[in-house]
Amino acid sequence: MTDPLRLYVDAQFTSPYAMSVFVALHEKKLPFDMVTVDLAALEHRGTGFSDFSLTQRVPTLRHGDFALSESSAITEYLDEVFPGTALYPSEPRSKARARQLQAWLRSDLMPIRQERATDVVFYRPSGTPLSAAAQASARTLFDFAEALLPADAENLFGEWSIADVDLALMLNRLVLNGDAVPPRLAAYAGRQWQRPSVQQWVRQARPAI
Ligand SMILES: N[C@@H](CCC(=O)N[C@@H](CS)C(=O)NCC(=O)O)C(=O)O
Repeated sequence: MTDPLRLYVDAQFTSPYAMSVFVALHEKKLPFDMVTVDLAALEHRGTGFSDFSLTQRVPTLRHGDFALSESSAITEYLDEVFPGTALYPSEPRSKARARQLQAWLRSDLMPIRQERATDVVFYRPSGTPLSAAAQASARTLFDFAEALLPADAENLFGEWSIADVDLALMLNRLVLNGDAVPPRLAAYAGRQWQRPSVQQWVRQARPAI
């Protein structure tokens, strides 16, 4: 009997990082329970959560007496510890590329992340046009994705990987808002969005905001 798994996520279910870990747990078919943290009420700063979450951020995963945050560190941990669907490619260069993509999506593209917060994906679109800076970020995103996604491919690296979900979410900030996205990339993001593990997150009951 393995140690229990508990995933801490934001109360609105809008964190793209929490979504990535949630999808990973579902892909691995691991039983886990999920606890919501009210970030607006600063629950993550209070005693309780901050006692075990070193970064005081969601997602944080508890696996028995081990607690880990930073979504890509969590998904790498899950892939090393548990069998089942692989979350990362096994070939070293593809695996490195998947990690590069994850790190880049989490650290760059700030204008898109600000002007197309994930509320536009999980709640309602924004009526404000993209700024010049966000349009420039979008072009960089499209160039990266076009270079990485082989013609007629379902996934970036042959088999599905968690990087597909992260890229699809970034593209869908634009697609689902009605912003212009190259059709091939929009179609890829749409297909990735239909994955049952992704739909489980999309269909979470969200509080009104
Ligand atoms: N790089 C982190 C980012 C995590 C993150 O930014 N989480 C946000 C929610 S989307 C959070 O907990 N914000 C609360 C705060 O920073 O005070 C990851 O990949 O897990």
